[in-house]
Amino acid sequence: MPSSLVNPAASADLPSRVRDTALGCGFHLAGITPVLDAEHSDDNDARISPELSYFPQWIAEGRAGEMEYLKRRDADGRLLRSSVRVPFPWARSVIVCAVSYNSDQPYSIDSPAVETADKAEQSTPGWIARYAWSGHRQDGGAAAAQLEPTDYHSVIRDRLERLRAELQMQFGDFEARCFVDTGPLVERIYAKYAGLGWQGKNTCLIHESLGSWFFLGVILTSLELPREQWTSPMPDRCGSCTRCIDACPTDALEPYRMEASQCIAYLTIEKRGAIPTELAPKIGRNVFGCDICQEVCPWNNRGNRRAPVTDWPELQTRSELVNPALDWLANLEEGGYRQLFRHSPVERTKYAGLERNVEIARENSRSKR
Ligand code: B12
Ligand code: SF4
Ligand code: SF4
Repeated sequence: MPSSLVNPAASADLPSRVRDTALGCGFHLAGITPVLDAEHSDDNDARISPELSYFPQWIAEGRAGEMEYLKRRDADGRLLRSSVRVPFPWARSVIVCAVSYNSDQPYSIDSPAVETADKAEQSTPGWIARYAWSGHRQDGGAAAAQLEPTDYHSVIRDRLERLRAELQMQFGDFEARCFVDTGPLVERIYAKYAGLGWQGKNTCLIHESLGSWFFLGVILTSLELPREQWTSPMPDRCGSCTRCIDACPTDALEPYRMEASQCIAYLTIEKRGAIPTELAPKIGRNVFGCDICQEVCPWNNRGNRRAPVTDWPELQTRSELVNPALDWLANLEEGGYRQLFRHSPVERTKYAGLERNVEIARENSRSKR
């Protein structure tokens, strides 16, 4: 065995130790699974995930739109995200952590309706997806003071690094790389096999008490996870429900599968240039991302009981981003945009992208009126 591979034989119940350490670092859910393979090959005894074989098919069908980073291949033409072993031959297991970003603010589907009076145009609200509201409450700051924008990528990566350091103290030196979004793997499949939840028909990972308002982050490691310590995936609890599919304004969903090039999150965040004219009217007042297929999900919204709110100080809600007036956003100059969104997820769409989205949202609310 290469020296970088660690066999934690000394550690019966590696999953519990990893989970306890991750919860101690503040994560709300955590687990570990061996590296997954789509199918058995002669030289491996890997854990098999049928979902992994859907990924190349999904790419081949053009569902990724212009998201070129999902289509990257190695020199032999293999999709990087379809097997972690291609870029990281030392990888043996993946630790998956989740952190809630939920807020007690209303859902987009509850946001004030477009008013009929002309004067209401001034304050017609737009919608920014709740994952992008995050800000950091400074110690000792007044509760009402504006929060500093934060980006979940760096917030979670910092905690993952802390977790990695703590695990290396417990298990000795092992290879490890932390990723949030950018790793060569489909995080939700790994989360499923690490026991964090099931992948719902809206394609989100869902946990029975946290709902789906959480981020994922992963640590790729050289820790060997003995077969008897593999966690069983959580059973699918969508049942006969189809609320997410019925509610999607652009028909981007079929059960467990998305046509991402039609999803409002893709159109408003990832897509550069013009948005196809047949899709623009369906975007409604979403100016960055879309939460609809999660808002209607009974696991986020059962009667009066909504999924719990995050306790991370770096993921608190910047109230100015909840239901922001479209006119206010439309009047932002580039400097104002930078000030408001620097170091936040909204930077990804750039000033031109937000301008485009706000213009579409205004047009949609005018035609609704
Ligand atoms: C690209 C991407 C997007 C794209 C595409 C989304 C998608 N469904 O693929 C867009 C821009 C649309 C997007 C939107 C959002 N995203 Co996003 N996104 C990603 C990213 C970077 C890669 C996902 C990916 O590889 N997709 C490829 C497809 C194939 O994977 P998949 O949907 O998981 O697909 C599986 C199933 O569809 C199934 N499958 C596929 N085909 C078939 C066929 C059959 C017959 C069956 C049964 C199954 C099946 O197997 C697939 C895997 O092969 C991940 C981070 C990461 N590195 O994984 C974050 C991630 C998935 N996103 C996240 C978030 C928060 C969002 C948004 C909520 C943001 C927003 N409010 O606007 C929305 C949610 C929309 C939704 N309903 O999923 C979180 C999800 C957390 C969670 N609880 O699930 C992640 C994990 C980021 C993170 N670090 O936390 N995202
Ligand atoms: S995020 Fe919005 S557009 Fe995308 S699948 Fe869900 S409801 Fe449809
Ligand atoms: S809305 Fe229903 S079908 Fe969709 S993910 Fe939630 S439980 Fe599953």
